[in-house]
Amino acid sequence: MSHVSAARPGPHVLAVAKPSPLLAPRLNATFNVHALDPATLAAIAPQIRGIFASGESKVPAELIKQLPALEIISVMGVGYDGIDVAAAKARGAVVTHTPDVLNDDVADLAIGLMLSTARQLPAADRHVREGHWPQGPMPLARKMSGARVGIVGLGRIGQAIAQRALGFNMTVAYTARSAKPALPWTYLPSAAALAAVSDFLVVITPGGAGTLKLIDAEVLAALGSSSPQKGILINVARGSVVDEAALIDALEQGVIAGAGLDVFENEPQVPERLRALPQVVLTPHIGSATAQTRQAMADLAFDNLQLGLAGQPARTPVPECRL
Ligand code: 8YV
Repeated sequence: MSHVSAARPGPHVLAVAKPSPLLAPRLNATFNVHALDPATLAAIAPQIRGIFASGESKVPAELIKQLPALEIISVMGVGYDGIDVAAAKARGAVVTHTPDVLNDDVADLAIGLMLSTARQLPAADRHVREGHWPQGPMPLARKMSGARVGIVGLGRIGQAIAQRALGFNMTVAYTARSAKPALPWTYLPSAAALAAVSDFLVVITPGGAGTLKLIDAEVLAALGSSSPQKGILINVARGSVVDEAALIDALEQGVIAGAGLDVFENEPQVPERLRALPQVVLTPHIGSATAQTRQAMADLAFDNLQLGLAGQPARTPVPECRL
């Protein structure tokens, strides 16, 4: 990766995220890759034809406007809420992402966080590891099989979570922009209505302005009222979808029973108050982080970039960029 315009072959590509080691060698062998650096951007901007980004990257209109030759933004991730798609389209550039290949992993992690919070697996591990077992058993945990799961966002990953929940004999309900009559699960018109009938509320809706702080104090209060045991919140979507301050208040005040969180408002910073709570299980945005899935994502992101820069249709443009 170079910071200046170099005399290497291949189209010039701006990497706004550090490319994964699964991808970097191929990217560097095929393209003239530049790290995003405000000090050198102006010099290379006219030549940049492609952008490589991750699911967490920000590509605002201000950046896109500086790149007159931009043809494609390839996101290695399914979420593209940080990309100004309208500005890309206005520039004539396509935005691509990596859907489907990560459905299994993210759904697996959602189930893992449900089990981890309900059965207190991290605390159980510590109980053994730190030598507390001889002093006595752990407090009893909470049963997951047969409980009610409410899924916020029934897209591809939401449906994969629902399928897995059926294996645990769970009752599945969901909320989404609209009901999906072809699917057998109960639709509720709002997150609050869903939370009120859920033991586990699983958030797997896209981030962005449309879902900003969708899970607020009202939804959390409804989740707390769903049973005498109170509900548990799981977030494997984006930190922006949950009002994190309201969540911390709800956890501290015992409004809800617990939370399993893979995403946060200001990653990689996680508030100390959240980290101090024993009833939460925290993971560092690892929804798609297996070697197998990251390889598939890397391959798809590479193909999209290569096809786009060869003037061919990309494999997986985002819905707004499909012809
Ligand atoms: C990754 C993600 O964090 O797919 C997404 O939207 O958030 C993740 O899978 C990331 O984009 C990997 O590059």
